[in-house]
Amino acid sequence: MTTPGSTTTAKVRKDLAAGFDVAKARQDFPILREKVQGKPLVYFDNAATSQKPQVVIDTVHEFLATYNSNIHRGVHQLSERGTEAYEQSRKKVQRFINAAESREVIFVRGTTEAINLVANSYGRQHIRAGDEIVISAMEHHSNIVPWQILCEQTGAVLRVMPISDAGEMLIDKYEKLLTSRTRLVAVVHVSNALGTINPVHEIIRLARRQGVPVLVDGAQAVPHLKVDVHELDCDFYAFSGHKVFGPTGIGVLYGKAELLEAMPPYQGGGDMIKSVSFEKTVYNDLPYKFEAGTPHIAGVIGLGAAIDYVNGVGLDRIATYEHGLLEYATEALSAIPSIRIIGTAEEKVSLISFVLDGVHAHDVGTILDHDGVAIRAGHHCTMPLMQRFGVPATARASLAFYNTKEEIDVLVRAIHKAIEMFG
Ligand code: 7TS
Repeated sequence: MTTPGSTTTAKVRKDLAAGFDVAKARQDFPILREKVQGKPLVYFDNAATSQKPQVVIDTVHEFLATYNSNIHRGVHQLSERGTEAYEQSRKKVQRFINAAESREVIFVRGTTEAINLVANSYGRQHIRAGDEIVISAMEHHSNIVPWQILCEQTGAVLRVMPISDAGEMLIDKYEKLLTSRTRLVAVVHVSNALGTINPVHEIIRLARRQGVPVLVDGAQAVPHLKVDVHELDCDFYAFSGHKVFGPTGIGVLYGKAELLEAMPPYQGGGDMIKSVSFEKTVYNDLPYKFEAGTPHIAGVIGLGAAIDYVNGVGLDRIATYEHGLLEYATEALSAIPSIRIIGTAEEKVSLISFVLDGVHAHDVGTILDHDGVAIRAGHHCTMPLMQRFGVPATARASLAFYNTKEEIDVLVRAIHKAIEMFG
């Protein structure tokens, strides 16, 4: 790729002018120096999982190599250091999403577990037969199935907000779904299959008017946008560490303290108790009440390093740069005659889902892989959304701030190859 100072192109100069040096950012990610099929890796599967900067890799390594220990229980040096680093990460997350208190940050395995926690704990406590839960037509399975399980168990009913052909939530239809029976709204902030940035602020405001709590699935939002749970005034916010340049197996459930306080534990075991006898167990305070057993300590510490890293780059700069990538990619892909872009909302992150006439998404993925281009092909765990658009699957290129316009050119050339072979 082009590096500043060598063959600096006009495009790179523009990016630098925007205050973001992509060549420098790329140096932070060792995997971007890898070759795939003998070609430089073009990693466009960031919505599935993003790549890790060296500092995250080093931070996890340092923990495992020099102070690996269990937390919250040892009196020895290593355990104290581990506990300190673990709790520092909680504070980093708190500041990152602007939560009022660090005890509102619960470490879980990922977005999926965060939503299941709310469904199992808050849901079983508050939701009864005939009650309604509102989701949208563009939810990831992890924000559909936990609510369906809850509905099966309680006799509650799932209601689905429809979306437009562009892939935007229909807010007027949503307003009509909010009734005296609505007990919870659970919506995705940014769609993983369309890229749509949803008006969650408005969705929350309308629900709040009726006293209905709102859970936001932020899995695809936190790597691209500045998220402020205080400003959003959401009740729950879920995200995964591995999509925001941190390790897999770690994620966050943010919840308002008063809600979390009143909720029963999700899992029982060590660390989530104050005292246990066979007659009575007294549960621990927040956040520990929801963190039973030994947590993913290395993951939490690694997530803290990822957040420091993202803050260092700056989410504003990330969003500006990625917007340029989105515009460039949208224009380049739209010029391909047999392409249909699925998801053409006004507000989008740098993600493009598409189908090609007569070429199955999986074949597109395979041909692209031969050129070192990693995309995802399939239903993206959004089968009802695929049905909504009348397609079995899409090919999806999801870009991060370390991607470049030159890489988009490689993608376009590879798509032309796929059309020649299959189209
Ligand atoms: N919600 C959204 C919007 C997602 O995109 C994903 C994962 C999840 C929830 C679940 O996150 P997890 O970390 O608990 O698995 N999305 C994708 C994807 O688009 N491709 O692979 C995983």
